[in-house]
Amino acid sequence: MTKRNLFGLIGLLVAMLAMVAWPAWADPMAIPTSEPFTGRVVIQGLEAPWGMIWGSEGKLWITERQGKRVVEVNPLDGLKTVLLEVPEVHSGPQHEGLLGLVLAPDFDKSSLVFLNYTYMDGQKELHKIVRYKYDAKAKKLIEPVDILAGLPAWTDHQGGRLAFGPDGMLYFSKGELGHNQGANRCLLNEAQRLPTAAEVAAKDFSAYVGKILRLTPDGGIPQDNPLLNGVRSHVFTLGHRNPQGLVFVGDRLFEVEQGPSTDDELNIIVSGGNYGWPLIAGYPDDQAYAYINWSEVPNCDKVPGNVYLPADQSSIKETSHNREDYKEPIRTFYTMPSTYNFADAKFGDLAYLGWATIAPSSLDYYPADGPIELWRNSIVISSLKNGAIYRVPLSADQKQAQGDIFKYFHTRNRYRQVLISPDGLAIYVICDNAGNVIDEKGLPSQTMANPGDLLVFEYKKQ
Ligand SMILES: [Ca+2]
Ligand SMILES: [Ca+2]
Repeated sequence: MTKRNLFGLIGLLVAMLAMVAWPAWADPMAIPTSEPFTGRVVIQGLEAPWGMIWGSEGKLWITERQGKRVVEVNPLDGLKTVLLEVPEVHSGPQHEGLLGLVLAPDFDKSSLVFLNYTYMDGQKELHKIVRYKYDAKAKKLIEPVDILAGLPAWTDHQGGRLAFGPDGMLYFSKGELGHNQGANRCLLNEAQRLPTAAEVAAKDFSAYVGKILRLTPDGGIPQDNPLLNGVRSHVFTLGHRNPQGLVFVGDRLFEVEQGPSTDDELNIIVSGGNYGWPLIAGYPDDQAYAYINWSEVPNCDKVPGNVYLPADQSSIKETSHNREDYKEPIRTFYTMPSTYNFADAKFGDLAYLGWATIAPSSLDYYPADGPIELWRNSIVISSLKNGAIYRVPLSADQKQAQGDIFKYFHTRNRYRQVLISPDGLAIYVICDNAGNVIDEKGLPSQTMANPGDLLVFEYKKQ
């Protein structure tokens, strides 16, 4: 056992103790659990791991956002092999770099793998989806083909998750680049803007921000994509903020996205749906959020303020948008009242750590016939700012979330992605190298317990 292995175990034990006295300000609806899991470190020190899938022959394939690599890890012994290095990747401190990956549904025959990353075209930062072929003999990803390049990119809210549907189409989550908030406050948020026919013809993808895209495996526009404003494009749904989780359960596509100071969302994605952002956060209930279009505020960059709370009459109430195509989330994390204290002094400059959001970074599905009885038919979600996994049971018809939310494996780490093992007995988690997180005592921390590590939480049958 390495030193870090031990640290991982201690972290888990501390997390379990902390569950008893969880502070009231966080997770107002999540129930801590103490099921028989043990945690250990599989491999240490990846360079900003971001995407993780089950690759070939029972191995994990992991992208390194800043390392610009795809690595294979044997989950049994932690043996690591580099499958691919992509020098063209343009990385940054938080959102840019080599992001999600997915195998083709016919991978066993075609050996095709898809991944996405940000890159520079001259002075312009862009985002692309690239297809590779896996050479099993050489253990390398080879023959890259850009299937969709020239997508918008920025330093914030990139999205970046890929998933194949049972319809054989490739789904891709694209964030809204963080426009209209923070340092990007004066840039127009275009999550509601749809591409025009002229833009589609010119391959101008600037309106693809804040959208879920649906592509043919060669990057084309599927003929049955929705007509939106009379135009068919790669756009499948609109009105997303920072969607970082996509998973199919049967033919139903589940998605998680990060909300502003309230209302992270679990959504079911349906063709042509408008998921509301930035007009609506969570439900159209006028609680703790109203849209202010900062790009229209004169001298925007000199006006103090933020996007999170209704500041004055220039904000637009959620209930004023009467949109027929609006889709509500099936669950939020969490919907807070306008009276909630969003500036708790305890968190100093990191006030957002005190908000009742979880910063969801991925999701996976625990099957209805899995060996852990309590977990059956649940969505599991990784949290960045709370360093935990959240389990959301689904209804039998899988059309809605049902009952309580359960919280697991809290350590002083930002969980970037969660992935369930094929046998349903192990929960794998990759961790950010740096950032802000709530520690096991409920206090803000910038020191990660397991920077860049791959952890596993194994269920002990009783
Ligand atoms: Ca929404
Ligand atoms: Ca709302």
